[in-house]
Amino acid sequence: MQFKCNETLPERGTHIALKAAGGGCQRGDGTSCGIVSNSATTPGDMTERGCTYAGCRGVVGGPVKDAIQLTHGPIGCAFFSWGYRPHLADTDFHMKYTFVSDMKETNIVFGGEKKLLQSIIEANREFPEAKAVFVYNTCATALIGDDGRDVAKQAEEIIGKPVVFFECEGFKGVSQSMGHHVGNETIFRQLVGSIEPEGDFSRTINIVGDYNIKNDIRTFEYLFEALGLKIITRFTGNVGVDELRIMHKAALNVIHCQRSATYIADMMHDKYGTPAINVTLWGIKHMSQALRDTAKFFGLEAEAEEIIERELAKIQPKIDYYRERLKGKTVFIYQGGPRTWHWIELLRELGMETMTAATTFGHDDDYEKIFEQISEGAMMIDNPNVPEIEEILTKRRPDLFISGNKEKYLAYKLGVPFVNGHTYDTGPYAGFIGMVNFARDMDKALHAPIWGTLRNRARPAPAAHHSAHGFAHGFEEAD
Ligand code: CFM
Repeated sequence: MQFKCNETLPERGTHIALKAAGGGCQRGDGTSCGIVSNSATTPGDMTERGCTYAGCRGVVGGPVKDAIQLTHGPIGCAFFSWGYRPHLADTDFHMKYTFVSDMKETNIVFGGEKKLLQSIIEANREFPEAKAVFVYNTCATALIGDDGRDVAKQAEEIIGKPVVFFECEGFKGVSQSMGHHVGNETIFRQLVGSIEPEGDFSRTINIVGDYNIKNDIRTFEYLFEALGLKIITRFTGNVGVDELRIMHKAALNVIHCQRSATYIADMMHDKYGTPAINVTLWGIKHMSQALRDTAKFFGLEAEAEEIIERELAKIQPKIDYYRERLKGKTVFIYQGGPRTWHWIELLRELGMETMTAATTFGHDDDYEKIFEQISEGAMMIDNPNVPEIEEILTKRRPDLFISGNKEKYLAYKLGVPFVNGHTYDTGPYAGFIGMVNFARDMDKALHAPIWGTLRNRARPAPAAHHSAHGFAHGFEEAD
């Protein structure tokens, strides 16, 4: 099975597979093994992937609310990594400001180290309340060989607070996924364990791999707290630098996004022996399981059952209402990574079926989880390009497309109901109460009156007929 748009890109066959009858895997290149993932994009392929800097600055480091977020590079790198992801916190310093060393041509010729040092000192002077300076390297400054690590060390002595240098130059790795890895390693190496607080940490957890997109934490933190647990550190939604520094004190790491943040949990396990559990905080079954697994670790099973029962009673009538309206619909989910597999079960709980599942930068373990959960006849695709997405929407005709802002207008132009799964339409979507929001947004998208209007009244634009004023007649009503 191949897409027509890929006739000139035969390599794409290895990134596409169908779940055949009997559960076998049928790959686009005719073989039967799993699809190829986390590999370099073929030249000429219109990928939607981001770079390593985007994964580090935009995803892992960027949400830290009281650090100066400083890009060492051309100003455009700072602009395009700022303000596009609603990783909210209880303050907005990290959302409001971005900093950049603003490398110009002469700096590229003569080196930018002095300018970087100046930028750090100046930013810190303007915002002395910041707890640290995070410096992100870019392609340009890496290629000219600026020693940002050394500058960070010098700056640290001058300003007297941590200056964390991320070696996340854009060209490293094949996607933003490498940036997550660099972000995890750098924060672990430079911050975690640098403060040793006293106290009893026996009933504490870290929530690892949640970024508080549109206030997701409001949907699940109170549930863990109701168990009697204290959340020490969030990695990295709504987190402060000092909380990252004491992250090693928690008794358990609860890992939500298992693409962008398992690295730090693994390193904590190796160095501090911190145990970890993998959870999904979306959907009824998964959220309940997350509470049960966390509770089991602390011997709080009875409390967990009580909380789950109480919370489900609150949402069940609403879920039943939406299930009636959503059941039987088919969905194409395309997210960056694990959200795609996190949501297959949630959609089933609402009576919907995932017929196509794709990720931008998933690894083999993500695709194994997707493949396990999709039904026979469903398709999975790695790093889909824009013409492929168009072909899926027009040929496979899902009832609903759950994706991100990059695909939103394509979906609308092709008349496919759409929900924004990355930054949420009106979110938050996690936890029990978030699932009601998610279901409501899907219902709104699917049953918006515009679809009926389009079906009944829209006409395709005629090829070459223009009115006297030069406007095409295509969208006028012909009576
Ligand atoms: Fe993890 Fe994320 Fe995701 Fe991700 Fe992202 Fe995101 Fe995502 Mo957009 S950290 S891998 S790099 S769950 S920004 S909050 S929604 S692509 S599937």
